[in-house]
Amino acid sequence: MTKITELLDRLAPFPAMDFSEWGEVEITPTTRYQKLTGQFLGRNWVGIPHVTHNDEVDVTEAEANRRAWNADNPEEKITPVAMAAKALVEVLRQFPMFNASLSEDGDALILKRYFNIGIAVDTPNGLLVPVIHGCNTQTTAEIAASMAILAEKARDKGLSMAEMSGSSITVSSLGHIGGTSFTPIINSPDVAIVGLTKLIERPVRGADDAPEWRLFLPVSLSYDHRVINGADAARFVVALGKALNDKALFA
Ligand code: CAO
Repeated sequence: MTKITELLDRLAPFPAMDFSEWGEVEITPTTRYQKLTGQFLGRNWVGIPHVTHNDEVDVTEAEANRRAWNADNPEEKITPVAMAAKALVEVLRQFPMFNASLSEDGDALILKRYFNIGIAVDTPNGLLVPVIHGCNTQTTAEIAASMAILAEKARDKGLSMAEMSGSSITVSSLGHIGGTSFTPIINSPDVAIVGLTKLIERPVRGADDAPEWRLFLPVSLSYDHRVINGADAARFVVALGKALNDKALFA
C-alpha cells in the first residue's frame, strides 16, 4: 500500500527561479493578508475533495421583483448577492447537510441550526470573508445593509475574527464583473460555497415555439464530496433558483 505522503514525495519540487534571466522584473513583498489567505486556500484546495456543479437558474421574476423593490425603496437597495444570501436560508433548511461541518477526525457531521452566510469580499489587501450572522432573522434589505457595512469594513481592514467566523455556507460573487462559471474554493469548515457570475439574457422556446427572452444567473457550487453527493448538489441549485424567484424574499 502506498501512503499519500510517499506519493507527494515522488512529485517534482517547485523550482527556485531567477526570472531576471529572461528580462527586467520587479519584486514586491506579499501582504500579511495574502500570506494568510494563501495558506488557508492552499490547505482547503489540497485537503478537501472538491467537485464544482455548474448550472444557470432562471431569475427573470427575481430580477423583476428586485428592480421593483429598488424603485420603490431607493434607500434600501437590494443587490443580487443579498437576495442569494436570503434565498440560501430557505435552501439550507431543505438541505441541512449543506449547513454542516465535518468533525476534525471525520467521525461526525455537525449539523448547524443557525443560518450565517459568509460573503467573499475583494479588498486591495486580498480576499476576506465577513459573515452575516442570523440571516434567518433579517429581511433581504437588512442583509443587503449588513453586507454593505461588512464589505466596507473588510476594505478598511476593520474586521474582527468574530465577524469572519461561524459561517454556514459562503457566497463568492463575480457577477458585478463578468464570467460564466468558475471553481470557488470551499471556505472550510463550511462544506460548500456558492459562486455567482454575471446575469445573462438569452432566448428560450416559449409558447407556440416563439422565442422568449429570459434572464439567467450562472451558479457554480463547489462542495465537499465526502459530505455531499452530486445529485443533492444539482437539487440544491435548482432549489436556489426557485427560492430566488419567491416573492417572500421581499416580505
Ligand atoms: N450579474 C449582474 N450584475 C450583478 C450581479 C450579477 N450576478 N451581481 C451584482 N451585480 C450588480 C449589482 O446589481 C450592482 O449593480 P448596480 O450598481 O447597477 O445596482 C453592481 O453589480 C455592483 O454591486 P455591488 O458590488 O455593490 O454589490 P454586490 O452585492 O454585487 O457585491 C461583494 C458585493 C462584496 C460581493 C463584491 O463587492 C465583491 O467584493 N465581490 C468579489 C468577491 C470575490 O473576489 N470573489 C472571488 C473569490 S475567489 O478569488
